[in-house]
Amino acid sequence: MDTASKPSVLQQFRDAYGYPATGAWAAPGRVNLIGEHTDYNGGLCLPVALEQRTLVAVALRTDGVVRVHSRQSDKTYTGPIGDIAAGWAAYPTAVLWSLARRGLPLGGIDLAVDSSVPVGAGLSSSAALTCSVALAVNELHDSPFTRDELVQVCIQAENDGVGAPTGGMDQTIALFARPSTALLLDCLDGSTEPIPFELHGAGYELIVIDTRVKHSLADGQYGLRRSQCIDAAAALGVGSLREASADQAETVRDPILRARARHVVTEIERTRKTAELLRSNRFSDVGELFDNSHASLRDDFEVSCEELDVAVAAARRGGAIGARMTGGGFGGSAIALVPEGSHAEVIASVRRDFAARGWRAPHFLGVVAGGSAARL
Ligand code: GAF
Repeated sequence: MDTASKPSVLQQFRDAYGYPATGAWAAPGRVNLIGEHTDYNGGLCLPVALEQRTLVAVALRTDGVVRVHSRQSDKTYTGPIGDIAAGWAAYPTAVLWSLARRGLPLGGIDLAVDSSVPVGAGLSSSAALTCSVALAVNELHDSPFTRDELVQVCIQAENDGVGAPTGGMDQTIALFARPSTALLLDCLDGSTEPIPFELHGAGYELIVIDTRVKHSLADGQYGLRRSQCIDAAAALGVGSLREASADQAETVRDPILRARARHVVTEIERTRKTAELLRSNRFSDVGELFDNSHASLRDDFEVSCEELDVAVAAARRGGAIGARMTGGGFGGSAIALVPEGSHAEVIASVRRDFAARGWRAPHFLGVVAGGSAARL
């Protein structure tokens, strides 16, 4: 259930600061249907926005002070404009820093943040936060930046401000999503194509299984995969792995780099095929591509973990027609494509397998493809 709402974030602002906000904005979390670890290789990915979103209530100040109140932590960060905070307030303050670097004259700001996007679940809570703040601040300054530019602002905030070396998928879907639609994102030229994603009519449901095992993109593994992909591309003499064929990938001498390259080139192809299937409403054939994507992320890219593998296997045994980890990996969430009406069996199967291992019970979300960041 979405507990974060416009009235509640406006009230939160008033309670925290003693005066009313100028307005409230929201940006969604996302699940990536397929195309994992392809965005920073100039590849294809296919995310959808979630209904779960991050809300910010905002008012501008003129005294150079930034305050950020978080409902989830019930804490307020206070600092001078231009500083990047440590901890949870790093994301919004890094957005302000990135906007200021592009010449936006910022005199100070009060922010209240509330979110229904699970944190650390691989559902892009960080892009939901950066994009909601970026859009709000931009609109309060009469929108000098386009949404494409705001994507770059948020990528810079995460990469250079926070030190999380993400690609651009999460920021793009947060700012360009459309309801009932997946976005085929071509990271070579940044172009996007809306792909119909009408699960209900097609007789399927998509479930997110949040393993509740936390990962951090800044912990080194994500960055290591990025640099291995650059090395693999260099070994092949191409600018990015997007330019390599499946046969070429097999010629990389180093076995680890070869496996990384194999994942990327085959994943791009699976993403292309999934988009094709969705365009013609052939959901039943998507399951196999999900399964192959998971195997590739587990065996060749080595970003899965035991909890994700168990979740995927249990979902399949419970009746899902395909399942895979989604997002950066090392914990976080898996998705399962399930015939309509059979999610209870799939959920029971996953719960059973987690309980049998003595693991904390996972959380489950039903996916409804939502819209992009907006003023409420
Ligand atoms: C994380 C990153 F933020 C994305 O840019 C993307 O690379 C993803 O991991 C893996 O597909 O969500």
